[in-house]
Amino acid sequence: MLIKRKREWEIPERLATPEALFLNRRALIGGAAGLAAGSLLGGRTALAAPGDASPYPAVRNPAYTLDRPVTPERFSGDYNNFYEFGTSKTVLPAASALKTQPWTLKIDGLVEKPFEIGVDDLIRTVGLEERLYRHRCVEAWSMAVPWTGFPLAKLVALAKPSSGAKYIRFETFMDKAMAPGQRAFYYPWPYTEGLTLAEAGNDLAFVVTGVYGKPLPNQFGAPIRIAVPWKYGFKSAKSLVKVSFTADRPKTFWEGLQASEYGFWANVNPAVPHPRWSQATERVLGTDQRVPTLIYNGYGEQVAGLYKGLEGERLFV
Ligand SMILES: Nc1nc2c(c(=O)[nH]1)N[C@H]1C(S)=C(S)[C@@H](COP(=O)(O)O)O[C@H]1N2
Ligand SMILES: [Mo]
Repeated sequence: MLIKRKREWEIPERLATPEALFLNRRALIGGAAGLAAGSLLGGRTALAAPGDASPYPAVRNPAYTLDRPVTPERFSGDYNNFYEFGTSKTVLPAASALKTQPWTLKIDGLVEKPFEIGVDDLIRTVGLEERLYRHRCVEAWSMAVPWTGFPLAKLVALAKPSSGAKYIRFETFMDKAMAPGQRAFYYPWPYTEGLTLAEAGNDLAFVVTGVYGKPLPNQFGAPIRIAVPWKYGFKSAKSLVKVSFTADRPKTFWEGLQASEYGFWANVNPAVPHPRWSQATERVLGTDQRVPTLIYNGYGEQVAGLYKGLEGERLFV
């Protein structure tokens, strides 16, 4: 008889943020005596203990659901691409050197008035929500993660780009002392990425400050990164220090290295192979499964319209 054993990674979505339970317990143990039993039963509202201003975990936006289980953190959190800390997937130990407090984000270029804002202030200004997103690396592995953050459109609105702005450029920190990978001179540091303003305004484009119901662990790109789930993972730049609005298409880190393999658009498409491997399927982190890759990573309904009239471009490389 065939018995379907539930594998450990097949955790239900509602358990994707076990820290929520932990925090609730901590609130109890911490003697949050003033909390009425009723409010504890209310789940997340119980987190609003006096003096506790943490925005995590944020309320999940139910509009963003998955067709697969959330990848447990022990897999996604120890298999990262973060070249600033080395080219292996095991950057977790090296990334502990990343100092994320204080952290300021600079907004400049074609905007009404350039400004700087601390990440904590930014979070207080825009508020946070949780979304379940798929992530598809160009190397043909994938994961599903509960990001916490806010729509990139909110940052664009704060920045007030002028009419000449057509693109948005993201820049990662530069600090060779902290990030040994940046001592490798053949990479075009700092890491940069870019989107059109139309892409940045799409609902799915997300600024990320947390994952698994808590602030981003360093190796995920703390304290602030982006998530562009319909594009290959390298478009989702980590540990941002600057967001610039430009008239011209920004040159990206990976284009600088190898434009024929890692272009500006980099939309996920199983039918367009990477010059050195197929993109038809993907290995799901934490499992022994390969699953078919979906056009626009399954987000075609929301984003395909962005590319009308751009058919002459290399949209999928
Ligand atoms: N600054 C910076 N951002 C980066 C990268 C990087 O090396 N440096 N790697 C990219 C790639 S290739 C992927 S797949 C994702 C990986 O994100 P994760 O480690 O959170 O899974 O980050 C992207 N953003
Ligand atoms: Mo990637």
